[in-house]
Amino acid sequence: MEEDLFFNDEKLKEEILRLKKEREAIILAHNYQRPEVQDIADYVGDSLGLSQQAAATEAKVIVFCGVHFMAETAYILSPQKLVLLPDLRAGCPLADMITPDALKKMKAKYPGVPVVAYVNTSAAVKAESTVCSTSANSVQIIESMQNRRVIFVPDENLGKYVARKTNKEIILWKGKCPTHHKIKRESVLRLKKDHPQAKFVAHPECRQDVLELADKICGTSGMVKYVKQDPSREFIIGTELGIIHRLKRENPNKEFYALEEAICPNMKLITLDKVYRSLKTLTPKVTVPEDIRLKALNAVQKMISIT
Ligand code: CIZ
Repeated sequence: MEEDLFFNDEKLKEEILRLKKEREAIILAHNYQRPEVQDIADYVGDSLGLSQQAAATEAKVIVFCGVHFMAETAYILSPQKLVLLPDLRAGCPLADMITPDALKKMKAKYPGVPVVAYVNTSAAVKAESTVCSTSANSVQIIESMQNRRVIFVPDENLGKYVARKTNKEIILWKGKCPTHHKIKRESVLRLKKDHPQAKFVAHPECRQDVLELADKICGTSGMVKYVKQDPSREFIIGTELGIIHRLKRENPNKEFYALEEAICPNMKLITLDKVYRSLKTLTPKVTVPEDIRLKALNAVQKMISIT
């Protein structure tokens, strides 16, 4: 598309807004997206919040600025809408660490044990699971299970964190979010030394030796609430650094310090230019085969009804 080359950023944003109206579309952006993508979005949030927006909107087209499993979750909840992911390469390495076949084998090893699948899983893995969970509600979901033993996939760090909070016996999968697992204790200690008044807020996908340093452990929606309500003026943010744009915008009088290693290259694949192209061509689409969608929907709806 040659003409794209002539756009400056302002013109590009205008064109996105014009096309959005023409297509009757909504733009949803994850908390980890680039600042300019967050700024053009109708709603910025975590994967569950975004999917709920996708289900509630009257828009016909959803441009999902996030990673593949999130766009799939939006489609699972709203199959009648056209769900677009501006770059199909935006995957999630954590979600890719478990396949439906591997999960089937694990279930065969532990017959009758329910499976809680973190939302960072493919639709096909959700379809093999009893219920889904997010970083915000994993403890509550696992506690709500009747069984004493529960399989939790795929994030081992989050699973261990949850295990410390419940009396359940949790059978873990050895998946890791490379972005959170990369956050080093020494980096946090260095920032704490430079900013002794700052509170450290950490995502439960971080390693345990990092979580030990935290004043608060929560998912991104929890972080947004926590930094707003807490009287502290400085925060070290232990999650993907894209969220800092939103935190600064919503709390202009507070300071936020990023862990520079916490950057997710997949989240950064979505650019304004790709959002524009996606709206213009109504591609690339994300869909899920209907039999898998219905089973995955069951696991997602069970989570929604519990929480
Ligand atoms: O569920 C999400 O959106 C992810 C991946 C992280 C979080 O804590 O919000």
